[in-house]
Amino acid sequence: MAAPLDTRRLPEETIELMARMGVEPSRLSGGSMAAKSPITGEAVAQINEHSADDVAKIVGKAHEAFTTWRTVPAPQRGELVRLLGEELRVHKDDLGLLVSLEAGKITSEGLGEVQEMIDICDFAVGLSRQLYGLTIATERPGHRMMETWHPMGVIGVISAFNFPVAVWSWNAALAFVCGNSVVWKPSEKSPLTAMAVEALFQKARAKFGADAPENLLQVVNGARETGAALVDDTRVPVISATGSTRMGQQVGPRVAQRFGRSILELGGNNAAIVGASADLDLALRAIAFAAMGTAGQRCTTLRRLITHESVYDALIPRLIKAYSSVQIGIPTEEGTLIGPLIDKDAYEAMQQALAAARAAGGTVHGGERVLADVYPDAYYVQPALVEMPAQTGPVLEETFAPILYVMRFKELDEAIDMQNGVAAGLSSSIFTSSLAEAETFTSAVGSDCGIANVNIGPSGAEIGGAFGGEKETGGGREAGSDAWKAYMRRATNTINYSGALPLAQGVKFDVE
Ligand code: UN1
Repeated sequence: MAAPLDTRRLPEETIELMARMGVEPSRLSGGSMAAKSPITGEAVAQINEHSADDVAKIVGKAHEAFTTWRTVPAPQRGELVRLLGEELRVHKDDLGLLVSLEAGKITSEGLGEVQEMIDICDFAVGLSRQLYGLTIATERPGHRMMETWHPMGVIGVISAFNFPVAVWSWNAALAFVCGNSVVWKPSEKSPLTAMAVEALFQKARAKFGADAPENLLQVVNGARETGAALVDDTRVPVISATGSTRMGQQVGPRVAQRFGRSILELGGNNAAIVGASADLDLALRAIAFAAMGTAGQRCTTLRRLITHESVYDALIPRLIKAYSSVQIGIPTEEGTLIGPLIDKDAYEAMQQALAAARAAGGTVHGGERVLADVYPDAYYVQPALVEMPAQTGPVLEETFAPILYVMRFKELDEAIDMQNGVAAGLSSSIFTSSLAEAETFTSAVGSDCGIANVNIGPSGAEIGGAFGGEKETGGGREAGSDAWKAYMRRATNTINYSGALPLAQGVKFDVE
């Protein structure tokens, strides 16, 4: 177990942690881009920024790397990802702590994020022997029809601060076994964890040997223009972007304009329905983690609680109590459950949403800033539970902060309409002991989200399933199931071994 962070010396802690993972200290000073820690709000490193020209050169090198990597058999490519998983196991504590330092996650969630990376590496290793295509019945005698899957090229991965490394790994582990190279543009709020992962990847690559080209993974740091250069580069056939719906609304059309493929994982406005027959003890614990965990900064965070009127009074006062007694503070300190918000903008967005909720008739419990006297540049908040008379105003928007809007319902149909009545479609849950309610919720007339759970919260998905959502969440799927297909191109092959030339659909075209 790593020692807890000493908040009086975060820049030194950063250098030491990153050096242990193989990042040269010289790369952490002198650059034009400040890397901050939300724990104190201070800059902990000054790193280099990449211009649009740099990105163009980097994409060129990535394309070159792809042209050799695609010829390495897929199970061997899996071996590289296995080695990456080994490095992550060795450096789990260090990387988990760096996630806490850079994203503000509590220790167990920082470690959990690295575990999620290890899990997807394991998954991808198995997958490297299962990149299968179908063999399909053909109407022509002496022919065979089948599909083969081939690598795409350079995969551009744009990731968000809140899962600064796991979401990259869902994309990259699959992209590598599928025979692609990767250019990674992390959030400008979380460049350090990306640099550390790149260093770990280079260790794995060195162990793999010369068949893994040098530029298989490159990280580009910077703000909007850096990302835009990647998005617009025609040598990048796939862009996988995680972030806000606003970001996706820009990225999606730009990639489509050049007929690229995009995998979008955007905002969520996730709800849970608590039915009349729900186990309230279980629901309470699940709701607390889903709504307050990660300081409300998961795309899967529970934001709307749709509670049956018959259990409202048994559940909501208990929940309000849990909200007021939860431990908030330095994320790596023993017992802390809620760390800081990422920055001042996040805090202001939260306060604006709470003001709008009050204006719409909501009763706000919590939501105040705390620890401002000790950490004036950091933004710690009491999580907020807001009792709303109806699903209106800020309830319809995703605010990336710990706000849970609570509402009542009478009939399941009404609850499902409320669950589906927002623009995003990522994750959803129902708490119920009724088989009929659970089945209805997960059926075609139930939740319209990419994830629909029963008796667990909407967050904390495992990597084995496909992850992503519908509507304004963008439609992309990452991680498990058959999400790998998005990183490959499909070829349909028809092979004639008959010596004759029968045409499909009975067409005749005989020439002498
Ligand atoms: C995200 O917030 O972008 O299901 C990803 C979850 C995590 C991943 C969240 N496994 O909450």
